[in-house]
Amino acid sequence: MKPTITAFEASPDEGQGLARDMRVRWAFEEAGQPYDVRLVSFKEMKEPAHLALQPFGQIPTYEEGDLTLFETGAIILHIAQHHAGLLPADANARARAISWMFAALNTVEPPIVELEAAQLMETDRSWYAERLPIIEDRVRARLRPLAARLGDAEWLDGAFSAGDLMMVLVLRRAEGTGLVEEHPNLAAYVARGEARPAYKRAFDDQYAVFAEREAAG
Ligand code: GTB
Repeated sequence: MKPTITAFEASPDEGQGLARDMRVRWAFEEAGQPYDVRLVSFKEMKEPAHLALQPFGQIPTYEEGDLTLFETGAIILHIAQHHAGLLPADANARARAISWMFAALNTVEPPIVELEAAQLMETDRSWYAERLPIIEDRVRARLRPLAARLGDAEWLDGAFSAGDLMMVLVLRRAEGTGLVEEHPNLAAYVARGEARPAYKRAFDDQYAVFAEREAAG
């Protein structure tokens, strides 16, 4: 049965691949698996039918037969465990790749999201100018060791994995801050991720939602 995911009907990122359905789209593309997308409005996301799928009223969700999942970490792990292409076959390498998924979500993403939220919602606060460098330094404190660990390697631990997929998209959330570019190897790592044919297909499909809406006026 073909899984169905949910995505923004009108994404605030205007098709730039920053909304989190991009993670799931990319995972499906890497795994070569077809999927359907159901677009939801902000209003629908907070209504009972969607809340039954995603208790926090967010996208993306994943439905396949009688299985419903939420949280991109869980969704991508599920896809990766059922299809080749996202996790190594060797058990230890597989466990390490999963560690990188968690590192992306639990260690690197939080300060990036905090910075993004401050830049979106706090610029008019009297304390913003003082707080901004503090949050930027929290991001730097994560990017510095990440860059050191990556070094000259192509991917975080051997072949490309779901850990890289997650990390590349988390780093993309810092776009425009200049912080990733402080580490040329990290910037090149993100560019390598974006150059993957599966990434491009996922990006184009997400962009098409925005483009079709624009064309319809
Ligand atoms: N932890 C959850 C997961 O990983 O699945 C987080 C899901 C989540 O944050 N979903 C967001 C959402 O539904 C969309 S991706 N937000 C609506 C709400 O909470 O009411 C976050 C996002 C939104 C917009 C942009 N953008 O415009 O650039 C980027 C990222």
